[in-house]
Amino acid sequence: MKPEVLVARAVFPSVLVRLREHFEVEANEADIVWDAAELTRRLQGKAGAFTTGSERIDGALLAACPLLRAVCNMAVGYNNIDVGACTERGVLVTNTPDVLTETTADFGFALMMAAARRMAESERFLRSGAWRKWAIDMFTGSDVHGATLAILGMGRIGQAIARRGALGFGMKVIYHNRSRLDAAAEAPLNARYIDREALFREADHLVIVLPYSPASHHAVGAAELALMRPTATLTNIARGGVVDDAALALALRERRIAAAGLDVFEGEPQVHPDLLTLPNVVLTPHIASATVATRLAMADLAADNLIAALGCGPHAGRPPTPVNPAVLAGR
Ligand code: 8YV
Repeated sequence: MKPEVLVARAVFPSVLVRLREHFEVEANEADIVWDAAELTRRLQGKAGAFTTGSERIDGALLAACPLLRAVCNMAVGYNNIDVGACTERGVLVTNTPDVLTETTADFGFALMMAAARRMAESERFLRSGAWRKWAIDMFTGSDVHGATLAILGMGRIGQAIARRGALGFGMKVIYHNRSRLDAAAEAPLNARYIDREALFREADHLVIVLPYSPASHHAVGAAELALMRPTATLTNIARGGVVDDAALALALRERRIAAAGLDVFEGEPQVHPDLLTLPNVVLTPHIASATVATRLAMADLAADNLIAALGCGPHAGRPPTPVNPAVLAGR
């Protein structure tokens, strides 16, 4: 008898083929976002779950799914999962780091540039038929090259964005992070570690790449926005909730900062209604990792994790990217 697993959202057929070599797979090919009750019902009898950021795995769900042994998230972030509750119940959690770093950094940089150079706003203007003549100040934005790139959260993706800025665009990189990078990582980027307040004050272009946790909830709110320059931009590719979207909308409306680029939102797929009415914000639907190659690599890594976590395949018992490896030690 093969173990039973649930694939909670639609994935590439090749990934389902791989999983079916080892498991009885229930797949969600219709790609319906199940609510907690439906997800719990579908997980009955399942030893493993292939999840995305859309599925919430908490203590109540775990209590109702006692056979569950592995939750393999197709995302580097795992704030949708109560890792503590999983560890307590011996449920392994895995994520998909590294494979999305460069793609996500490309997108973060593009979003920052789009905000700084007013690309979405000017495109809407052109499409509306309002373009009648060239004008000296038409959609003048702020330079990216040579400007100060401020990064909040200097993990793998933050460093990849810093590389683009420093090495491709001659930007001065400043950053704030829980811990400072070692000198060997800072040197090639000429990156300067700076305290939190100074980061907001000195930023020409602030890019937020901080994982979400209760500690980072509204890490950027009214007080932080008040420190920023009126010419500055803010880009969030981290998670909704790291930025206070209501406070941001107000700062953008009052032109206390120049522009923003947002790929993630509090309560997404809902978007704060004020943001939708503002011209000076570029809004994208959580697509920073969305290239075909990267989504395939993420899905394959999540599948590798699930296969190994449930004791199958060449790496049985040794999933490549565990979040709570203590669970493995206890098995
Ligand atoms: C995913 C992400 O698209 O990896 C992450 O943490 O936010 C995105 O790459 C999304 O979470 C899908 O699971």
